[in-house]
Amino acid sequence: MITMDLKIIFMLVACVVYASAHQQQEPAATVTLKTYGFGSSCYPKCIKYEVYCQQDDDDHPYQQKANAVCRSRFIRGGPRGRLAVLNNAYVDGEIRDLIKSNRLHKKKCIKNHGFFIGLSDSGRWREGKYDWVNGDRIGQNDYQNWARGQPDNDNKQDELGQDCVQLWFRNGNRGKWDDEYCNFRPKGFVCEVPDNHCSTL
Ligand SMILES: [Ca+2]
Ligand SMILES: [Ca+2]
Repeated sequence: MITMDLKIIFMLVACVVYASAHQQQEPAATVTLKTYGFGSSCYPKCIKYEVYCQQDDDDHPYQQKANAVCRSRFIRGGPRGRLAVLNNAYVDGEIRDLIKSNRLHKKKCIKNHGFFIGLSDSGRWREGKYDWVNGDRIGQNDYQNWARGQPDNDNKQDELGQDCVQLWFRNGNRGKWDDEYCNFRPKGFVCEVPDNHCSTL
């Protein structure tokens, strides 16, 4: 009987440890930004941006799992979240400032030097042609903020090259963009969660 009780206790402890290790990741910092003049509406649009620290090693495939966390986020019946679309200097700068002011670019948050955002050149015939996760394609005159020498589609770790994009905090790059492997290293990531009602500011 005692042996059976010990077995049950051991199983319960193991379950609690497993559950706590796989519980929903919470954002390390957030900011809600109000913008005007996007689309056809004159009304302000609010988006809550959430920065997450580095994923677990077993969160494969890393960029897709990051987007899945973003899609699990929403505000009061609004649309689902997604990896962040940082397609203008204002929002891109605010998110870099959020990361730096909270010191999230340090090892206590990320060891692998970067945060996935919602930009990629994955897909057939799309190499070098970057699309935001909202479907917008980057044209020659659109906002871009690549680190020096990037994107380089490095293929030393994956013959398919680098098709996802991170805010890069390495080699003196303070959050400029770098193309990164989609599933080689766990990363931090940035979500955006639209707030249709815009009542949080
Ligand atoms: Ca690429
Ligand atoms: Ca690169």
